[in-house]
Amino acid sequence: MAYYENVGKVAYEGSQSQNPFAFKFYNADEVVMGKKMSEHLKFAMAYWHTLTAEGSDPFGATTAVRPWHSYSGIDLAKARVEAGFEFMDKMGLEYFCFHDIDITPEGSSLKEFFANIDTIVDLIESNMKSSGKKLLWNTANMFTNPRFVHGAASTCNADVYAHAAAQIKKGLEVGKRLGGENYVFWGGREGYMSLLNTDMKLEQDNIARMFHMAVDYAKEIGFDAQFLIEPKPKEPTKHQYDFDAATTISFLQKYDLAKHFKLNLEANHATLAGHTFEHELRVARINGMLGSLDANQGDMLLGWDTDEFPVNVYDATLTLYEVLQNDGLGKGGINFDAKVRRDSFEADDLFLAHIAGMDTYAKGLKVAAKLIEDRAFEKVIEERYSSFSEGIGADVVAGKTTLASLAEYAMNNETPRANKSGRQEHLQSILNQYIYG
Ligand code: XUL
Ligand code: CO
Repeated sequence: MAYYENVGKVAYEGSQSQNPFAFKFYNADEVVMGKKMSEHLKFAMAYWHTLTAEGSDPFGATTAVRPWHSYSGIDLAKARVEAGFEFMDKMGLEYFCFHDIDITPEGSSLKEFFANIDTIVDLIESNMKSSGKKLLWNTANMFTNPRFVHGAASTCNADVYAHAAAQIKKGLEVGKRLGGENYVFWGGREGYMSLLNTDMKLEQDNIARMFHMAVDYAKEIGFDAQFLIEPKPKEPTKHQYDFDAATTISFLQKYDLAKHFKLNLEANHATLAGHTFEHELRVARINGMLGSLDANQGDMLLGWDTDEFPVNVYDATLTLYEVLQNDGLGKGGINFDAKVRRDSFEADDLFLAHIAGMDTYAKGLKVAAKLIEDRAFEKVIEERYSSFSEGIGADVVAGKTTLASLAEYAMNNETPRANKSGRQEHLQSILNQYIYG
């Protein structure tokens, strides 16, 4: 049965197309810098936003009109699987991602939850076989259920800690079974609200212990997915331990975990941390930790995680610039951790939103590729730092200097070379030329 009767396969029709259900820039087979767009942009459907969540917010109930509404319980879970695969097929999305609780009801015990997971994973597996769709990543939701009120790996309650471990163990088994390319940890409630009741050191040590156990178990069962941590600075807790890329990398280094993990960076989380997305990508990239992306955008006028579909070409260009400079994302991809607005409640909106997001990233990719091919900024940066390629600068970089030798150089160099303008505005106008030209 077809769930989305109004929409057929979405095809590329070019930038002049007036067909709302066509791609204007995303042309899967078009080659950019030697690779097909579909290989650069391993887009993934987020199960939770596209199939599970239906538009509720703290002030109002769900609004979404969905073709699976006549079902309930495990039948609803099954209908969502079928609808999800139809959606991916029609959209040309090759990947998907999910939390354990997105795919199935939790039931009344861990045993029942895991049995439900097995039933739905059977169905997902057979759909993957017949469609060729792939799992970008899965994860365990350890933040929605009230048992995680004090956190999961950072909880003060050892029984809850054990429950979280059980969910991660199951998640790794499911990931292995479905050939997941990555496995994500987002520390939903791994943070705190007040220091007055918090043992910060024990909480962080326990999170690291949980990660080490996960690394060991993945090895034991032969699951070779890339492990990813998704930083976020606030929401739901006031202080999240995985605040941003830099904080998370330091954490991983401190606990001897860096070689087992990379980062899954999310645009809206960067905004909440007071960073641009490209800043977060650059920090990860120069540390060899850029793993995967959650593509979305926030609203600069709202201070929370709005998870909007990315439509800003300027931001997408700078994002893809980092991805291309990183030589791609390896096992990682681009998950649309993005939801349609509450008032975009028709099922067709799911298609229109993904088209907008995919087109935005495709346009960003093409502009970024041109910037890199022309070395538009690299030339400027090389020239800007050229004093470190020769003479005293080259000695600094080679580690040949001391404070004393530099002081002697400075004393004997009464007319230091003059600083040059950073030319920021000019570079910004060059970026505009590439985007709009
Ligand atoms: C929450 C968020 C999550 C993670 C996966 O802000 O981004 O959906 O992507 O748990
Ligand atoms: Co996310």
